Amino acid sequence: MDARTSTVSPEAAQDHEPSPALDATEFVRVFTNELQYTRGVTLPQASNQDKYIALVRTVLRPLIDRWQATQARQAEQNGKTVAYLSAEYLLGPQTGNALLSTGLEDTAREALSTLDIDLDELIAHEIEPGLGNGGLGRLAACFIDSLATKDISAIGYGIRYNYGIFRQTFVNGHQVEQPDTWMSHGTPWEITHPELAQPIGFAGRVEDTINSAGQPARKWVPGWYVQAVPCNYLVPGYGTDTVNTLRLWSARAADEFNLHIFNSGDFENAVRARTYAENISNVLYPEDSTPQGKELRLQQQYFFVAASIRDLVARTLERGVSYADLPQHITFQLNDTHPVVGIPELMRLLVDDHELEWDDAWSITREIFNYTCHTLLPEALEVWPVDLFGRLLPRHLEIIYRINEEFLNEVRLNTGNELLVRQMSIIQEQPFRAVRMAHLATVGSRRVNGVAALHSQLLKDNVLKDFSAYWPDKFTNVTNGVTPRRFVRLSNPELSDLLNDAIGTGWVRDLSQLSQLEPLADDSGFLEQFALVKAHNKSRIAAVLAARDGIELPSDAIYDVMVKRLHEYKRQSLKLLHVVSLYARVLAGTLNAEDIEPRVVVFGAKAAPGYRMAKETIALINAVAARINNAPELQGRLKIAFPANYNVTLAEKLIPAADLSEQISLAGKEASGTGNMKFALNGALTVGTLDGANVEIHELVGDENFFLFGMTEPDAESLAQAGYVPSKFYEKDADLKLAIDLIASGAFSNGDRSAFESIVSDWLWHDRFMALADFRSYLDIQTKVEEKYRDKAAWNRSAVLNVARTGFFSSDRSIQDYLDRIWMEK
Ligand code: OX2
Repeated sequence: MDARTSTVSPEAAQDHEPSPALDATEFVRVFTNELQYTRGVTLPQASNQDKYIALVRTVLRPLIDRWQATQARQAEQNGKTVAYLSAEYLLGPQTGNALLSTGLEDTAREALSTLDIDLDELIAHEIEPGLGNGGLGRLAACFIDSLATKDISAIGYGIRYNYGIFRQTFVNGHQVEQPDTWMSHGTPWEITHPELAQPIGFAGRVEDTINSAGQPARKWVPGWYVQAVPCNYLVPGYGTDTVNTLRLWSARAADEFNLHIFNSGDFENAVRARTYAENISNVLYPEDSTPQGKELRLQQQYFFVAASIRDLVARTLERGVSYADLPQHITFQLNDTHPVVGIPELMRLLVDDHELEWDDAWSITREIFNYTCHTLLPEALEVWPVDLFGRLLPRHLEIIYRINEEFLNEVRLNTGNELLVRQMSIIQEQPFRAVRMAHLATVGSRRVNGVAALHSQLLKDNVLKDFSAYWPDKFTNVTNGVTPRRFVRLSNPELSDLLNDAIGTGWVRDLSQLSQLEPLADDSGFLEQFALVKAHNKSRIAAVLAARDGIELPSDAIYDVMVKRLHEYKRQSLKLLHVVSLYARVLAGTLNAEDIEPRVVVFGAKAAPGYRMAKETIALINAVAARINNAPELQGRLKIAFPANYNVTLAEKLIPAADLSEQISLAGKEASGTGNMKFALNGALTVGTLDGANVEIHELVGDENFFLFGMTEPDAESLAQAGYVPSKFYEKDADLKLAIDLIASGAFSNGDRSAFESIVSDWLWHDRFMALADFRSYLDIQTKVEEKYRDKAAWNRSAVLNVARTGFFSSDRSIQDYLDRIWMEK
């Protein structure tokens, strides 16, 4: 690693948890002080809300001390800062993590109990900031945690949405979206600086001008502005003093309010401009993996990226760094294509505002940016119609055209291949003229990475094939990871205690130490304790779901869990076909219900509001659940639980309780997955295809500890080439036919055959993600799951081996890979 980033300090590797920054007496004093002077209430007057805020402010104090010291230290070191640019951060609840990092959990519990306050009740009071959709946003949250834990000078930049991911409710089994009011309890974790707002321009025109050296130049004259207000969140490392910053931008109208118009009596127009501008940071786009061609979304992207780049570049230049040296001091990591407009923005800043020569600016820009691609689905690759782009960002479009022209001239010169020139162009011509953001990102970045080994390979072979042939060294892989703090230490305290006893506490900062568990997989005493932890976690989630959703869960059953965004490629419908087929066979008398190993299938999934098939799948899952959960034949054998509004808070309770992790996407479609890692680390066995990071999980845990099924990516590709006809699979597989026919018959819709007709006909005639082709193999592997589960010792042994062998999937390791392969690579 580069000497400019400090390595993990020796003390940090100590084998104990952080020592508390306050003692209980001091805690009580600060807490009551906060109640009195920030909330203006006495203890007897205080509501839970008051107490929650006082708790947060008390915990923030030692963090703020550390934060300020970190900033001073990093400025003095004057090293390289990693700036993570992401439109999403799915943070999850903050309180538990802050208590963990400050070592204050026990102190807070003890202190508050002397005031008759239950810490857990206050923690439960928090509404999580759900400023992300799914894996991509949660990955960003894990990464900033790891950057701080590894003492890297880093800053996360994003958008402070007023409304995060919608709150999902079910009405008659159908998803209904409610606004997410995460700020209704206040935002005590946030430190806002309205006085540091920056104006961000949009639209307008570009003029010819003469720069200070008397040279002809271009100048953007925006048509309107919005203020970007920085809202800081503290990102504490674990077992270290480092506290980094997450800076989210909030939009505020440039002219607060037009008094002139207001005085003339036109009240509505007086606030219109304000509402329009502030809309920019109002809502998170509620989708995952597919773009929505909305102007507001491009506004959001430019808004946060322009504010972030200016912020960091200005602060770096202030330290006396020269333009040419910027790449030694800043690296911008582009989290998918959402922040890619940063490339022409940095060019504009350097060329137009700072008057650098184009070529100098371009070599700086290409050194500073790196791009992570998170998808393989062609429809998820963002493109912006040039007319929209040009209207909103006219100067940026000019810059993109010039970048493209020079790049294509170079390709032409080097290859003489006109077809290649067209394919690699940043501008697509068909079916409409548009900017291909993934191409812009690739041309403007120093390194491009995929998020799992298979994904990075498929990027090189398919999605960005021409680029990888042209620049083979530009491409690399960084397999995703998850933070062990939140997803083991905090979410699974019982397992954590067991691990601490067995191998010490070092694993929380160095997850590779989990390998020390390996011999314990053959220790029957340890296996028993491990099984007790799982049982405890099952009763914990059962209590949560009973209180939260009124769902009753059996205690002794296979907890078979599929939680992730609802998407056809993820194939929740394949899971459902498995369940329906068990029921259908019981009804048909070909399966004895007594022979079904008791199982509860837990789904958690939000569908993008405009994604029709996904929403219908949710309705079908709920309809099947309503029927089979009440079927006398299946009592005590099979149950579906589908709690609404799956989020990080629920994940933290659910994942530690799972026996079986469902990772069943069609091979070649899931870039990585990160839920798969969280489950394995918590001792669930995976039933999965060779897709995304499943490939690496399978390799690490070993075939006997993983339920592998389904086609490989090349299998799926050749089936598609040969012409996939799903109805053939339906015709030749009696169990599949029975299941689909049962759904088509209206059995789950009070006899209404039309209710799920579109799903049924999609299966038979389309089935883009080949659920039917993988059905038989999936059913067979589920039989193996049941067999193995009956042999408790064998199951537990495999579960322990999953924990012991998946330390690789720590986001600390991912961050180390980013350092070695991208940020600090020589
Ligand atoms: C997701 C990918 O679908 C998922 O496979 C991956 O684990 C996650 O990103 C983090 O890398 N939007 N969300 C994703 O990709 C896009 C685009």
